[in-house]
Amino acid sequence: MTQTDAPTEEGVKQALRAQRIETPSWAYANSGTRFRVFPQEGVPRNPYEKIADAATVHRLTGVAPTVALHIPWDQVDDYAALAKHATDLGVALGTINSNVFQDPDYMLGSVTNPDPRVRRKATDHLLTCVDIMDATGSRDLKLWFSDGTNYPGQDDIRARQDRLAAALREVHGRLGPNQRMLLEYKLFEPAFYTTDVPDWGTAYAHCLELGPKAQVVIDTGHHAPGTNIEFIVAFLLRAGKLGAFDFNSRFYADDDLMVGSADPFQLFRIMHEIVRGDALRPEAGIAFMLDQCHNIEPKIPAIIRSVLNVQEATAKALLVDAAALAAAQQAGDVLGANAVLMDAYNTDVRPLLAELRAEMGLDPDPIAAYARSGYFERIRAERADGQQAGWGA
Ligand code: RM4
Ligand code: MN
Repeated sequence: MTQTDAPTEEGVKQALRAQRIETPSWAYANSGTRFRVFPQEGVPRNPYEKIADAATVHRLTGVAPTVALHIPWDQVDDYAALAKHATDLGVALGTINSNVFQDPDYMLGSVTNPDPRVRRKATDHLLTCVDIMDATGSRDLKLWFSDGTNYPGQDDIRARQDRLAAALREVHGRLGPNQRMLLEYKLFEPAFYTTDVPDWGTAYAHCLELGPKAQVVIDTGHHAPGTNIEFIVAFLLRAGKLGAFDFNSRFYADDDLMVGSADPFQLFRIMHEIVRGDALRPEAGIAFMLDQCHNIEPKIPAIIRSVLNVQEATAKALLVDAAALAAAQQAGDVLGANAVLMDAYNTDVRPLLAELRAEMGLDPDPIAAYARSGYFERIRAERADGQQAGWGA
């Protein structure tokens, strides 16, 4: 759809059929807060089983054909074999997430650490992640740095930016022609005074300096309360620097709740900017990923629910009458323009999505279909023994 098309039901369905949502391997594993991880029955014991769960989500929703890996949580001896396992189950391996926040060496930072030995170790891990991408066929390397300081004077803020830039440059130089680097920002936590990549502006500035293979990733939970995320989306899309989303919901800080659960209206406003920027099509190169933890709710149905939430927000965004909106904006009709958006937002898109699923040969109600499928009973029995996978915290 372009900006001037009035939405037709078929046009909306076509866009929804092409939509792709990536699920994260770690959401299938045990997770929790720093107070307690409550293990659940049937949780995967290894990356192979996480991928099987992701394939189940894709089978039921039809729009989640890739799964993101986290290294070393998903470390295996043979990544090509893991990729084949995914393909055999009808999915593919997606984004590779690096992890330079859990090794004891990283207490004072990874790529920004004052100690050159630690910086080298962290940068080498990022380079290893690119090797893994070569084996899995992944396009994207997602970088999130927990680096920062807790106390004024603890380290040189500006020198840490130099160290960060040097590491990013080295990794960027190692990327293949079809590979990208996605730089994620987060306001605070675990660092409480300065964070080395705290906001989209810092990520954007580093990505600009690096070149076209470096793009910003927006994790919806990584902002100060009240931040207008759709503005960031619009700005980065216009600049050609939006690479991906990590979707989740928050009430307070980085809560990692199910996307669309805390503020479905915000998700709609974000997806409206995506549709407005013609960035929903997979060819537009924006990766729509989930980055969530399901600490108290059953994981697979929660991930299905999240996929449906993204679809619902997208469907509503696609229903915005762009021509009517543009006309009202041009005329300075404040109330009229707002009404066009609200009409779309207030539409119940569930019947349309149920119809679409039936047309795609899917069950119109993927959560009910999951409950009926017997999958949970099977994994609960099969995975009763052994060590469940977790986030290693
Ligand atoms: C971080 C960040 C990363 C994710 C890890 C698990 O807060 O959001 O994207 O990989 O958590
Ligand atoms: Mn994230």
